[in-house]
Amino acid sequence: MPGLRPSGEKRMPNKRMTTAEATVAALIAHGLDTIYALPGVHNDHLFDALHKTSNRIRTVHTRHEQGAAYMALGAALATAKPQAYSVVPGPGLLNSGAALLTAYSMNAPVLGLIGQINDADIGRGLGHLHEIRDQAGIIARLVDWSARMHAPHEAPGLVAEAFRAMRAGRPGPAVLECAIDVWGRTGPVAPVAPLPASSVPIDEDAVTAAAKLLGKAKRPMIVCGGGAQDASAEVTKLSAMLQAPVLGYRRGRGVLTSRDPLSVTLPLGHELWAEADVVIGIGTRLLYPFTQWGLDKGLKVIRIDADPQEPARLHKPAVALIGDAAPMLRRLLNVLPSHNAKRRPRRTEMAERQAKLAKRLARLAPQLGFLDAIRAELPDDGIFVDEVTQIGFAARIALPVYRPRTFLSPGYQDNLGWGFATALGVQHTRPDVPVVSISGDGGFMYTASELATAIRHRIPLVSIVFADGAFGNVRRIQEEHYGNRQIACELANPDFVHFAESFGAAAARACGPQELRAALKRAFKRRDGPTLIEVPVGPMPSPWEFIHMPAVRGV
Ligand SMILES: Cc1ncc(C[n+]2csc(CCOP(=O)(O)OP(=O)(O)O)c2C)c(N)n1
Ligand SMILES: [Mg+2]
Repeated sequence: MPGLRPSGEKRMPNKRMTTAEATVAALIAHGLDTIYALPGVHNDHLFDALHKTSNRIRTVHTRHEQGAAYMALGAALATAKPQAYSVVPGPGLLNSGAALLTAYSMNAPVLGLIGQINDADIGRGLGHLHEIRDQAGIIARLVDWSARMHAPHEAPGLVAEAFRAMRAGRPGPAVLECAIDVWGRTGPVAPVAPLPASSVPIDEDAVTAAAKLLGKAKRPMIVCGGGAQDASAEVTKLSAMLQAPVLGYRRGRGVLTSRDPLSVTLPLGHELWAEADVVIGIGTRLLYPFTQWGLDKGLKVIRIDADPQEPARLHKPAVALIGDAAPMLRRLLNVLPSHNAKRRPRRTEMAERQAKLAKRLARLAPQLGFLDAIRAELPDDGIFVDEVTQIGFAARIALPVYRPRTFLSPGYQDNLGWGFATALGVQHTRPDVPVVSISGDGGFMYTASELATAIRHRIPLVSIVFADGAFGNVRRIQEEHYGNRQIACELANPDFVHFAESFGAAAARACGPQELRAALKRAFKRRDGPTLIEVPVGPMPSPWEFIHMPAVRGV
């Protein structure tokens, strides 16, 4: 029929628009409702376009570019949907760099809209404002997909490609650059509908091979990473069908609820790794097990991964299933029953082993007391945002987590200072649930200025700052391994309560777990702005014996 595209979709008339307007229209067409940003002259046309569409897309401005990028990262992690941020070129881009790197490492769909100098002068080294040598090259090292827009008509197609790239295969960030003069250039623009997700067909032979291997396993084990977060129902069924324990550490926590005794963290995972005969890794690099716990012929490995390159990176698995975890597991769950052996139920055994582990973990009593207080007040669907701090290290192995995407941990970057601003993005995009950010006094100060953002945008995040007056982790290592020669680890802190209050935030000081619990109860009721809770603490026992453990196979 004339006027219809092959898909049946109506042809939209070309409209005259600026590149900035076309870009914003395309973002909206892809379902984006927020952009986290810090403006500047290179992107003025973009911000004007955002102003004109502010009834459809909110612009949340931050006080530092890392805050904008971390907020987009938090929103992406909380929703599993692409999120965007925009900053000026050069220093703006570099200021957002740690967050972009973290988004890459966490496979998080974060779109960066980055400014550029005048199109004609790119690469000439003239010393324009914010010019940086080979910005596109720098970006290409940080993300898998990036492009520069040269004209308004290119914007819809490039935005559509960026969105597809962020979700294709192993998800991840993408970047669109646009020159200062190109943003404002006007021309005819035809909209482009969101591109269909590219999905690899399921390899049925591999699924059958995996089902046979798992089916005859005597002691199967499941290991989950961040790639399993959207396959919670399927992993739960697989675990029950196989009576297989499910290990989740940082990014795999909450896939199987901690209420199930088959849900384990690192220390029990380490024990079970030694006993397992078949392991299935789902959306995980298996880095700790492979590099620290060891491997031998008695352990067959099955991998499910969206990235075809990933499974064979460290050890070629017996079976590799390439695709998204949830549909792949659904297929496996269909095939498995006809191959599955009868196994004795493991609930009682696992509950006993969990109880034994709890006794060992009691060494971390100071950390566990605070975690118990947080868990008692944070509802099951409340979101805990982790940091590189003593309480965080303990949380990764001991905080019960009941739902997927409710324990957000920075993955292998483990970059100090990610937590507070990321949590702001989480709470901004999920105003319906309480979100708690934990930080040490070291980590919190990386983005403490974003308290102003929390006030300006009325974000009801609850932040707990554990203040020991030190980069405590560094100090303990110097004490224990460097003859107590302490250097660069003592911190001069503000009074965090006064500091937060000076921004207009609610604040409290909580000495000990009981006071923390009471402060949290009050804070979670406040929904119109941020609360900071300072918790003065002393040195804490080392968690490392529960995290870095010796080889148990192939030794
Ligand atoms: C970006 C980055 N810089 C440095 C480090 C190294 N590092 C790991 S823990 C730590 C100290 C953390 O101090 P604080 O936030 O106060 O937590 P505490 O250990 O005192 O609980 C440092 C500097 C890191 N992980 N990431
Ligand atoms: Mg500290």
